[in-house]
Amino acid sequence: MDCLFCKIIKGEIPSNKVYEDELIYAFRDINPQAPIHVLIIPKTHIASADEVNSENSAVIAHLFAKIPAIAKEQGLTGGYRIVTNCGDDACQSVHHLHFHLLGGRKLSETMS
Ligand code: DGP
Repeated sequence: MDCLFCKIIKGEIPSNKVYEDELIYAFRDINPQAPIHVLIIPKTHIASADEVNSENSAVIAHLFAKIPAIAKEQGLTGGYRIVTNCGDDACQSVHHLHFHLLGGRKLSETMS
């Protein structure tokens, strides 16, 4: 499968790793939109949030269970935002489910 983030997980494309375990991978966004901008992804290929179901959702629960430790390690003591873009209307550009972890400054009140 020709998936950019699958290639990053396999190390075929370099990335700036923040965290990794058997189920998930976290790395710095190439185009940061905040002082801290990390992408957190499942290692299994799930195209978007719209593809999450009862068969594959355990990895998403695991991913969310790891977010507080990743945020703490990044120094996000003042709070942070978790965002996932799903589909064309949300401008999803990479079709491998990813959660943006944003922080390091006061973020905008608007999300749209
Ligand atoms: P989205 O627009 O929600 O699908 O976000 C995709 C993000 O992926 C975007 O913020 C930029 C980031 N990105 C795209 N290509 C690369 C890459 O090759 N390396 C890294 N680290 N990030 C990438």
